[in-house]
Amino acid sequence: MHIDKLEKNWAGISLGIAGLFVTVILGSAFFHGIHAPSNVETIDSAKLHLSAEFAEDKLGVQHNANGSVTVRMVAGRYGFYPKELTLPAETEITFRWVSLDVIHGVHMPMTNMSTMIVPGYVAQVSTAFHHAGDYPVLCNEYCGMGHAHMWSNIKVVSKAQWEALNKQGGANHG
Ligand SMILES: [Cu+2]
Repeated sequence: MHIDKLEKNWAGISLGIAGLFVTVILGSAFFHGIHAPSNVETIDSAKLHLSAEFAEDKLGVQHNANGSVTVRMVAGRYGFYPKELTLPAETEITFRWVSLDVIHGVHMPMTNMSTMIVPGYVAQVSTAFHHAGDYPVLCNEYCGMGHAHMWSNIKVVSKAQWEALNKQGGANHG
C-alpha cells in the first residue's frame, strides 16, 4: 500500500502530539502523587450505618498510636459528614471516604486531596496540611441538583493548639 510522504508526516505529527499529552499527564500524575479513584476496598454502601467502620459514631477523627490521624468521612447528596472537623497541621492524615448514594468526588484546594468516591468502595488518600487555616472540601463530580451546594469545611490548627484542644475533651467530640 502506498502512503504519500505528506500523509506520513502528518500521521507522525498527530501521534507525536498524542504522545506529548500522555507524557504530560503521566508526568504530572507522578509529580503530584497518583490517586486512583479507590484503593479497591469494597463496602456495602446501603449498610454504612450498620458497618463496623462507618457507623455514625465512628466517623471523624481517630488518633493512631504512631501519632498519625485517620479521618473517616461519608459523602452523600448533598454534603460531607461530619460537617465540621478540626485537624492538626504538620501531621500525616489518612482520609477514608465512602459514598452512601451516588458517585461523588472530593477536592481540597492547596492540598493533594482529590479523589472520586465511588459507591461500594472505600477511597483512601493520605495528606498533610502545612498551614493552619480553613480548608474547603468540595464535591467535584456532578451528583445531582444540589451538587453546587455540596461542600464543607475543615479547620486546621497548629499541632500545639490541637493537643491543647484534645486535652480539654476534644475538638471533634462536642
Ligand atoms: Cu457530590
